[in-house]
Amino acid sequence: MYPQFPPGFRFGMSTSAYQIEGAADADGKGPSIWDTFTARPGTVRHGEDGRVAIDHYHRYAEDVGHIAAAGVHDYRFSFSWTRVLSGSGFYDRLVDALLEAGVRPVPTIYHWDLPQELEDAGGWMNRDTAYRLADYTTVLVDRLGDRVRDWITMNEMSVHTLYGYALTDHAPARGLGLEALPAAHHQLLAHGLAVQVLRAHGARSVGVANQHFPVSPAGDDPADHEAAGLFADLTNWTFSDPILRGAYPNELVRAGAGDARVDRDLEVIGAPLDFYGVNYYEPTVIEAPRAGKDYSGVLEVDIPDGLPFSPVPVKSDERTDFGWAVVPSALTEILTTLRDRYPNLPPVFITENGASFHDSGPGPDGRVHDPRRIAFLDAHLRAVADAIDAGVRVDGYYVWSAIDNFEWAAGYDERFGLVHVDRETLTRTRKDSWYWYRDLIAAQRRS
Ligand code: GBH
Repeated sequence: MYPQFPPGFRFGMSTSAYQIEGAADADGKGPSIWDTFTARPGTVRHGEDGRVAIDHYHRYAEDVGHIAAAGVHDYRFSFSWTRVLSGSGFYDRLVDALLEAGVRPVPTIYHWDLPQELEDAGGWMNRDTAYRLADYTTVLVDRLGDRVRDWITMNEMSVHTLYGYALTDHAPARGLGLEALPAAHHQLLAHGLAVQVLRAHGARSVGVANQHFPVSPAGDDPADHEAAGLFADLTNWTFSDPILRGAYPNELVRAGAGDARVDRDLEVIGAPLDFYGVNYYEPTVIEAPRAGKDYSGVLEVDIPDGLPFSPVPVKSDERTDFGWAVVPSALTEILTTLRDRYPNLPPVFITENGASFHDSGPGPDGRVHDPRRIAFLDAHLRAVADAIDAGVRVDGYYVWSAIDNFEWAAGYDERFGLVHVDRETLTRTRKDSWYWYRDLIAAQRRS
């Protein structure tokens, strides 16, 4: 009845620092680009921000309890760079609580909350930021490396580049269009440098978390195929080819990276990994722009006119409350595509997968009923099992998210959690999907 996975398969849950911690100024923590961005009117739905978020900073012990009681093996969270620089003991407390509860910490070094100070010096458009990330990685591994053995360097460099540097929907809202490509290159370099630091300090396993999704042409027209290919390069392969095959997918991207040292950098970026993290949400359909057709409103973000590709709506009977198409088979497809594209693909972890539904708080029975999230997770886990049957090595699956949180520019309306958070009281309630996930994990044959 529950999908079954090979012995040793690891189940987990994911979060990120800015989305849950709050305590924006505690320990003398300095501002990140998300503090700056959210303080600007009109950037986030209802003017919300992460100053308090779900107050995980103060309630981490309760939250670790919800995570551990589900029986997960791994918990993926991220570090707030400015909190680490302030010398805070928060991550020692969090890591100790996880280990005590029998959950393996699998932290992400960078999940989009760049110190504002570094943004003022050019942010990811400045090559120096990559070296600063390496220094910060040294601080982390010196402090936590005795207890944290498994590391994820960067989260979704593609989304950070696209939304934060090419467009203006996320911090730091630079709006550079295709001129944003150096921000991609410098994040990739940061990944490679962080891997070197982690290896030098004896990390057990090192990976990265990249967003991936299939891109299909809207029709048979060769122009649609070409448009879809370029879109796939810019959103998927630009961020994985350098890591998994030591090269950029095409000359446009390579030239756009804009650095004379690109060949030497690619050697650093292409160092072998122990695992490859895939974040999957929904597929994309692309056509060559048709003159006079209005494409606004297809994506939650508007992309500028004049580009050689246009996203069209994904056909699907089902959508999440965020409006995203529910297409589990696309997860199987992207996994087999990655396997076929990269002969050296390391074992894959699904480092994020999940759905936002606008769950209301506990009813008279005290429960939060979220049957659509259960159906979503069940279908996507079966899609992972299908990929394993097709010969892809997938070693784990983490739900986004452990707990309702701040969904970036969409604020708190979008709820991805297995645990519900009341926006007034911040009271936590396990949703039906939390119980379902616990039972699924318990129902696995372990040998
Ligand atoms: C991830 O980003 C992030 O790592 C995480 O922090 C975040 O909370 C989580 O996923 C949920 O969003 O065509 O308009 O429907 C995911 C990036 C980019 C994935 C937009 C889905 C759909 C855009 N997302 N995409 S649209």
